[in-house]
Amino acid sequence: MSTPLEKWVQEQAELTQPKSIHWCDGSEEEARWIIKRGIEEENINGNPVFYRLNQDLWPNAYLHRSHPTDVSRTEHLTYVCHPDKETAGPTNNWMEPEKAKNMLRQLFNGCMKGRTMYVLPYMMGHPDSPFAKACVQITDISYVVASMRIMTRMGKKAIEKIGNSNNFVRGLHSVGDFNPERRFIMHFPDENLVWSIGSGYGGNALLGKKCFSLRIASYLGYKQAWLAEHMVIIGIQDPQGNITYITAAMPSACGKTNLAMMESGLEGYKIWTLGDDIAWLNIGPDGRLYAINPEIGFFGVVPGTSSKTNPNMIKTLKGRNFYPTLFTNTALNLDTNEPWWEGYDTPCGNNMVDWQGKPWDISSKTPAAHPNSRFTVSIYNTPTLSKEFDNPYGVPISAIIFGVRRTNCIPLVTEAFSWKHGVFMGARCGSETTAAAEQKVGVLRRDPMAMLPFCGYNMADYFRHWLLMGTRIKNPPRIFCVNWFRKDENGQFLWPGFGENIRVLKWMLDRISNRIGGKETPIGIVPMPQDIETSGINISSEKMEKLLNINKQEWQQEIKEIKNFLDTFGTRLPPEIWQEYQKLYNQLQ
Ligand code: GTP
Ligand code: SPV
Ligand code: MN
Repeated sequence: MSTPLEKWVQEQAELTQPKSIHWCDGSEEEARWIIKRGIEEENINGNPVFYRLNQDLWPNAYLHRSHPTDVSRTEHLTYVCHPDKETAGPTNNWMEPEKAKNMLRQLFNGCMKGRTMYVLPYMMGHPDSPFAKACVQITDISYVVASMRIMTRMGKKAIEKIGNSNNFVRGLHSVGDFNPERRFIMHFPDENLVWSIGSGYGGNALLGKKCFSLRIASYLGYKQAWLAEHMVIIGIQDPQGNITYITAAMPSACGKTNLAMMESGLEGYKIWTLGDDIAWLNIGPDGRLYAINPEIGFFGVVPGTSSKTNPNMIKTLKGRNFYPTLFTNTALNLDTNEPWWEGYDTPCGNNMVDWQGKPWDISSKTPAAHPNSRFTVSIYNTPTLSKEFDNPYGVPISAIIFGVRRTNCIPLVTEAFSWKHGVFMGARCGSETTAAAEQKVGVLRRDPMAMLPFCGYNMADYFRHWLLMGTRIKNPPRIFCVNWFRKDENGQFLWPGFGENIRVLKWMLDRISNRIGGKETPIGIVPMPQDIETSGINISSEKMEKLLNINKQEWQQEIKEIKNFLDTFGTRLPPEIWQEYQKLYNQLQ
């Protein structure tokens, strides 16, 4: 008798017709074999899936070049297939589940002919965690196997957890023919099921990540009284040695990984890393909010990563590691066989190829590394890893940050007056788009709680769920909004950012422990300019004023856009959100 898992795999094999099936055990030996297959046997567009990099300078590191049309998440091809459109809400693409399946079945039909089908059993969350979920992904490319092994706890533990039950999250993935016309990422939340075809890229293809741990998990959280969020988890150690745990939501490519691994610019303060992209938040036995990171790796933005901006990530990438390190779509120095990217420590070499393998030099008009080039690396390699990382119950959260990328309007930091006001603050967030998704870059769009592309159900219900969570939590975390990206008239960042962001976190700690006051404004509490520690950085009081300024004119425009966005939810939007909107509106007049 076969188990439900074996039966499901068999059915997927009948549909996709692979040459062979390989069940992955997550072992080191298998990881070496997978990389070797990627180098020698599999190809994308006629090119190998992996290139071995200089192993002396970058131990266990490999370069992957994706299909040139497959370099970022494709939000317009991503669907949340609830039985009814209203449950998906106005911010998601929706298709009727049976219609979606019929359409995709045709694309999956025979798509693995001549290829190996890999079966990946994995856990999201520590296997001993009451919040962890057992999952299985099927894929047909070594890149996804190698990546999933870095990002998730892959192997026999998951199979043991599933046993003879039907209780596992299913993901079916094939790169298909990489044609964007035949690319779809389809979610079936009622079945804990994801079907993805036509892309090998991160969020489209590593189905445990955005597809399950955010889109489907957010809907599970809605039904089961927890939250799945696009958030960093960190511990902030103060000079007395106390550690305060916080989470921070920021849109894609807006600073999460950098915040998660920050090398503090203030003496006595230190950041401990627990997660850089996804947090699952549950109410603990003591009534407080606890966070776990369901992942065990980083899939991080490469450009701009250097010993200056993120020294801990450079150490992580260069370290000796039980897991391989993958670089996707960086440039390559042919003389040294090293990866290279814009913003790295050293200037480019004389003999370079760009992310597509084409000759490149400093006079080229296009970037050498793709703006959304990525590294995939184990979190266990990071020097700042928190000792609580594998704690199955997670860490208690004292503050939640919503971060945005805004050239103007939004101050460096604001504190919400209350949980309810904080939910509105998160809901009204807008941010300028980045290269993390296929879209025009630098366009302002509303991105509530940094979850616009990742909330698996109607965001009006999501806001209601957030409001409700605040009433269930004892001592709900304080809520803050930050913007590291405000610019001056010359287009220069006003704030030094990166390691100096600790100065803003310090203000938050001082607020949490009631050590410091603040200035009440229409949008929330902002620091007095002198309350942000600026010793040791060169920042004038004039700059500080600009960073904290609330410009009435800009806010008139902002509030219009907020209203337009909230209107799209119609009568489903919780009245509390409108009340907070009205308060803000009145105060700005
Ligand atoms: P995803 O992995 O897409 O979810 O992105 P992320 O939120 O983890 O973003 P990440 O930390 O990788 O940062 C993205 C880009 O923002 C990089 O190019 C960074 O160099 C830049 N960045 C991060 N933090 C700061 C900061 O404090 N100031 C400035 N000016 N840039 C920053
Ligand atoms: C993001 O876009 O927010 C990422 C990268 O973290 S991806 O895994 O592709 O979603
Ligand atoms: Mn992300």
